[in-house]
Amino acid sequence: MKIERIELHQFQLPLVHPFRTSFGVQTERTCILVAVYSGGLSGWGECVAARRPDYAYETTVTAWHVLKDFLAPPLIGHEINTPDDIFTSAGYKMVRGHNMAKAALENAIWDLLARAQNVPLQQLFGGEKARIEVGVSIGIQSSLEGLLDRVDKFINEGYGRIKVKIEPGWELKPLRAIRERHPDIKLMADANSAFRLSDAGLFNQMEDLNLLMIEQPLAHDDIIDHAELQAQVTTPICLDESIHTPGDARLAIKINACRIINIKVGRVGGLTDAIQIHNICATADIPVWCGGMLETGVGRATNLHLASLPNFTLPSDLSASSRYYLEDIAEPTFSLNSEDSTISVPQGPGSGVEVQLDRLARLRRQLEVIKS
Ligand code: OSB
Ligand code: MG
Repeated sequence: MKIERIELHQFQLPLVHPFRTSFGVQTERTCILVAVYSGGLSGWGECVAARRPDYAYETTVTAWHVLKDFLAPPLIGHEINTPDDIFTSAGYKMVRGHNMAKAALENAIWDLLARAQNVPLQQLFGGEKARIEVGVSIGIQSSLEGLLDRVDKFINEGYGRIKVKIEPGWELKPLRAIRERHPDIKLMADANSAFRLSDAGLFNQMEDLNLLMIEQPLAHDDIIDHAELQAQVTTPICLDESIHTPGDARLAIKINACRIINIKVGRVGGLTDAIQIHNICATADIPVWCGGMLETGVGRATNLHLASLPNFTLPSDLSASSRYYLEDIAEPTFSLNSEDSTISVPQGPGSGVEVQLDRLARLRRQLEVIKS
């Protein structure tokens, strides 16, 4: 199919609850959606870049710039019949990094290709599962009581895995309190790079809490220190921010920097490399799970299809739509199957969700149309 037209849409959605991590608090999301048109069909992808370059160096402004000026124009008129054809376009050959910008456009094209074949996206890459085991990611709270209330609320809703954000001064105490109250819940911590190797003693003190894993305890760009830490603690370390490419995954596995990898499709530049990292990990017996970036329904749908691959054996950061937004941009929205803490993979053609164009027109703050 020849790509005829690409659109970039930007809008903002308030979060139902502020989300605080070790690098700051977020109360709303600025969202970019990419739409790709061909032969009367459209495919949609979401860009997960944030307003600030904290979790990653990309921002909504850099992603918009790279999409509009470098990635999208060479694709107009380009013939694409398989996902690999994307990488023969001049933009994808040239641009280094900017994975979140690349992923939004690439995932839109995967969606378009699946819609053209009238099959669910997962069928294009052999994703098999129909239900994805999920958990909830809880930001840093202002009080221990507030945290415990939130944990109780999500457990009552049926979430079977709790992840809490930690930072220096907010680690052992909150984790111990949750563990005492819920001796059997699957529990893990995400530090978003807030600690140093010299904090190894702190992670040793967590050993008796039976944590599923500790996510990204050390610097985003320091795989070696993670290997040193993993040698000193028995709790599995999971890498998030450190893994941007299949090469990063191979390096981390080779030097035992982690025992688990969190795959975020935006962080690794799109479904193609996300699938490749999944395969590398499967071969090495490293289980993976799908990370989240507070996506709208568009990105959440992509994530659910990705997580249907067999080596996604740990609960993913994919919660019900209502946990993030009052009104989503796409339908149907996602709800939790509370009996087994899963979310079902949408089964319509492509990603299985439809962007609500009236809502988009109402909320949109910026639009760019790229065509010949
Ligand atoms: O580190 O996993 C992270 C959200 C924004 C940036 C980084 C992270 C997160 C989450 C949210 O933990 C997970 C979700 O979307 O539910
Ligand atoms: Mg993380």
